[in-house]
Amino acid sequence: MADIERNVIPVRNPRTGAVDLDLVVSSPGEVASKARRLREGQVQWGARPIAERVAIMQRWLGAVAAKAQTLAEADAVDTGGCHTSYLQGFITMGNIKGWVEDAEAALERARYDGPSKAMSSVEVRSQFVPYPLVGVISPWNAPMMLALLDAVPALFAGSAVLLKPSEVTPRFIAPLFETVAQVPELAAVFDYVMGDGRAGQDVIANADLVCFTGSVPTGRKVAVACAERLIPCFLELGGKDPAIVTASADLERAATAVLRGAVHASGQVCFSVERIYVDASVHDEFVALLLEKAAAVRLNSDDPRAGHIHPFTFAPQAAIVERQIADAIARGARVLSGGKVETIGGGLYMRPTVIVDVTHDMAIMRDETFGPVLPVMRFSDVDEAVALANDTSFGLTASVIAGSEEEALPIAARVNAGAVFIQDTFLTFAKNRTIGTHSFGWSGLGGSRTGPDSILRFVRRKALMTQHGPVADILDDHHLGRPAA
Ligand code: TXE
Repeated sequence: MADIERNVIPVRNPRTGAVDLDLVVSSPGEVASKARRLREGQVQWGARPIAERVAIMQRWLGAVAAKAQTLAEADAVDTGGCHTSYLQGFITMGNIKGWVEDAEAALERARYDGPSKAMSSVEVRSQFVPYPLVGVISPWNAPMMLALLDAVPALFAGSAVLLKPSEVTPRFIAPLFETVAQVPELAAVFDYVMGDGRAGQDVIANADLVCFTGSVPTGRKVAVACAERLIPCFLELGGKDPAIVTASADLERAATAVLRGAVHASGQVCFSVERIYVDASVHDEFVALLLEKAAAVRLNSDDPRAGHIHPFTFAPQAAIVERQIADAIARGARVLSGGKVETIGGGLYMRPTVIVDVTHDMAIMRDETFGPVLPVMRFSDVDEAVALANDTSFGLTASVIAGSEEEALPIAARVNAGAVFIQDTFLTFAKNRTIGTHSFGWSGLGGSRTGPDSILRFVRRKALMTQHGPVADILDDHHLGRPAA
């Protein structure tokens, strides 16, 4: 908990369990002062031609590349991560590089300059005006990637960005902003503040638009605060993603894909596989394969780089997962592997946890788990599989693994999710720069954060309209709408 007197939040190390960092909380005054500075810088930044902003962001890309290893190591301390963290620098560079390639064309595609389609004497010109200050509030999972997924396109669009990372995972901020400091034009429009929910609310109070990634309950609070100020907000919330495995599926392939989709980063990913529906005729064979593969998954407790999965990043998440497992057992489920939080060297770990005989009245099949848990349920036919998959308040992503793409596609078309992966799981990165998708249910609100057009969230589009013909005269209006004489 925050120590309000000293304005400090203790930060726990997920691998040791020890508090090894005191996070100094930004005061409301500091948040307002940074917001003012960024707004001043944004006037010139927003006025630059897009090509100039792209060139400046390209210089930043070089600074990030030079520091990729340091950034990854900071992310690894933040999350207790292993290989997942060593990807962070590369994912960050891929995000910036993608916008270097896409930003100008995406804005150009949205532009219309030409005659009005309704009145040929009127000429229309587009003018894009960036929202001056975008507030970004990000979560503790994939902390650097999710802090930048919205901040980067906002900067390309011409906005300034004030970032508030999660108080659980703040260590990546210092090295990241060392790279920003190397590009003075960028440092004038990109800054951060530290703290918990209160600092998050201070960011909302100073911003013109907010991008939030986090839990549903907090997402609601953010949306209310934005509504009170009548500013746009874009929410990326939790998920309860289903995977459907049909009788004709290659079960070896399905078990491999489902296991990775469920336990990568110890399941602490919003688009993790959290529910698995298998045709009753192959259920036992599939579960046996899943157990065999799960047994080979190693914890990274001895060496961050040696294991496959890491400790819970956020200690309370371990208790949430344990509560859901206990509830499932109490309601008749059977745990066939894992299922217990193991404290090793101070870190809280859980091995891949395969659970069978689950039903939809269990929390583990309804609430977001966010852990390395694989609850498996039978279905008797495809209609039942689709009904089970859609029996949820969420709708982020989903997976369908069948005997063929032809068999999977019509099933996928019926599942309510922003992206459905076919013959695999966990393909979100394949869509990030390709197509904008929208969540269903509680998983999100506002325009998509993926695809080249997602940059348009950060600009107001104005129309400059010239009347080249005679102006209309009120004295002639009486004929309007009357049939010609
Ligand atoms: O909590 P919170 P967490 C989901 C994931 C998980 C959750 C993790 O499924 O459920 O997010 O978020 C700040 N006003 N996704 O545990 O409370 C807080 O300081 C303003 C889905 O971090 O949601 C932190 O910076 N801000 C996603 C941030 O909100 C407030 C991808 C998130 O904290 C606040 C990743 C308040 N009242 C995780 N209270 C996706 N779908 O892409 C807290 N905060």
